[in-house]
Amino acid sequence: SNVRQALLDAFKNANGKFISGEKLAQNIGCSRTAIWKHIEDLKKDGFHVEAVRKKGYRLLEQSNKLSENEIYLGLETEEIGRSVYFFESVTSTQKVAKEYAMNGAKHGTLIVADEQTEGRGRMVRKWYSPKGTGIWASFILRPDIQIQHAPQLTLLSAVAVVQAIKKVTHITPEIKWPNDILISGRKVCGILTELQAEEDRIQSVILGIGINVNQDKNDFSAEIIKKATSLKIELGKTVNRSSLIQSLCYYIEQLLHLYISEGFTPIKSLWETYAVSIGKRISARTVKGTFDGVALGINNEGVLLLKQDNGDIVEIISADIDFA
Ligand code: BTX
Repeated sequence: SNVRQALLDAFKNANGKFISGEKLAQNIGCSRTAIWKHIEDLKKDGFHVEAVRKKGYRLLEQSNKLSENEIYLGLETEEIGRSVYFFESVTSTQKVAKEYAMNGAKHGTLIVADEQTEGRGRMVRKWYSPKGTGIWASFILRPDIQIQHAPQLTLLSAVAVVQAIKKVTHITPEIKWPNDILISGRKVCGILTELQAEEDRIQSVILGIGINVNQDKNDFSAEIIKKATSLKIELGKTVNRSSLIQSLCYYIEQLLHLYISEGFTPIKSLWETYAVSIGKRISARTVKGTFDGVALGINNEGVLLLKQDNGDIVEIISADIDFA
């Protein structure tokens, strides 16, 4: 509700200091009884609100539960994540986001789930999304760009994920073209960009981001642990998912502004600073077959340029990359 959000904003601005019930009521424009009632609700949702006679209320710390309020509190954006919908369990946040997009959800709308029962990767692959441990999120974006530039958004998102993880954990992950985020060579995050278009106009881009946050090694199957990792495994401690989502929203918004105002060039150079594949010998498995050679870089469309041993340069639009 509005009172609840105003209350969370007020606590956020108070920075852990006490605010009296009277002042809260005045600022928000409701009764002290209403304030009290909303604070009781916040407590039920896992917020630690301390009440002290003559001093008022203060918010002690963030809970570890994911919720719309948890994400909203501390969000530093204007658009991205401002409309947020949280679900305990969904089939896939991509599916939910598509429905919301079709019903007119605005740019920046964020769908987050604590668990996905049918999380999806590219093609028909599965994305393992167990309960309470990761960030399973889909953003509805409505950028005013041409369809053929949409792949650039995947690369932009990869940069946003790297920057958000770096900010929150001080670990700098690497990007493996086109959409894998790796730490020590293992996949910590996958990105799936899907388009809804009519003729040549983009209606919406559904940007799906899955980040392994608090899984332990034995939370992964023997098959997946060979190539996957989580932030907790790498860092040795639990990471607050809400903070990471907020940071992700922040960087997506910043990078989108940069992209809209200056084009793909600055995004491309940021991407290249984090990319592992560039300059290395790789093997690219595509629908047209496997190409071996040296990854030269990406072009302005976000297409990977691969130099074969005979000197020919192949443009790779979509592939799975193995390092030779
Ligand atoms: P991808 O096709 O590049 O990667 C999928 C492959 O990654 C799988 O075949 C499997 O080998 C491996 N994998 C599966 N689950 C995990 C995991 N949790 N961690 C590491 N590796 C894994 C990547 O596709 C795109 C993934 C996007 C996921 C988000 S989550 C929110 C949104 N909703 C949804 O259904 N998908 C997106």
